[in-house]
Amino acid sequence: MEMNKPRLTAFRWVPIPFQGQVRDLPVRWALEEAGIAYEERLIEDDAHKALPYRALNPFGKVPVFEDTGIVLFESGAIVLHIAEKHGVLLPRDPAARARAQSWLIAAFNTVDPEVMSLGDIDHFAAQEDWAKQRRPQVVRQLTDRLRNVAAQLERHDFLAGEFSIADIMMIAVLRGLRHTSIVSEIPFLREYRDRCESRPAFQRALAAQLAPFARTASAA
Ligand SMILES: N[C@@H](CCC(=O)N[C@@H](CS)C(=O)NCC(=O)O)C(=O)O
Repeated sequence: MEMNKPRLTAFRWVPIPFQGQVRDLPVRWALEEAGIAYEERLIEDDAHKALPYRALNPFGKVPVFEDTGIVLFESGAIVLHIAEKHGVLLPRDPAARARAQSWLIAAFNTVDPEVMSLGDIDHFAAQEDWAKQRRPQVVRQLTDRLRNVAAQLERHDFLAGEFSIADIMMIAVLRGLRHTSIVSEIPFLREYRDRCESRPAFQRALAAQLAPFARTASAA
């Protein structure tokens, strides 16, 4: 039996718009779904930019996941590791499993870039002329992609049929749109988001991410 708990590195505090959408959330969620206890290491200030931390995550970002001799960065790689190591959160059937992995990568590679573009505009450049000009086109492209995701959800409750790490990552990515009504305006996507976010494991993961932010705010 394994004695050491895996360790997740996350932030002690982030600005309010990003609370509830930091990328340790999908990792916590996968661990909660799988019933795996973990330790957390919270970093503060600019410790993630310093050289020792970059040995763990070359980009100086969270999350990092340490699991008996393995050090992982990138939330997608981490949830894949959890799914494969523990035999959870991926369909057993090889075709369905491959499909789930396509959706996992699609969350990162097809949906997230558009979500990030909009986030950059809305959080960091809202008053700039270039941002005002570009925003409608970004919203259009993003909405098109999201309609493609929603089309899949007309026939299935979850992206790969059964709930999987693809859903965990897609929802984590979609949380970058919480400051807009874009997801709520697409009925199948709204219902999917609500179905996923009402899972008790999601609620526990979200509470775990938010807890240190609240402690830090009340100590300030
Ligand atoms: N693709 C990465 C993204 C990691 C990432 O961007 N993390 C952000 C928080 S969500 C971060 O650490 N930002 C701090 C910084 O860039 O200084 C993943 O999914 O793990």
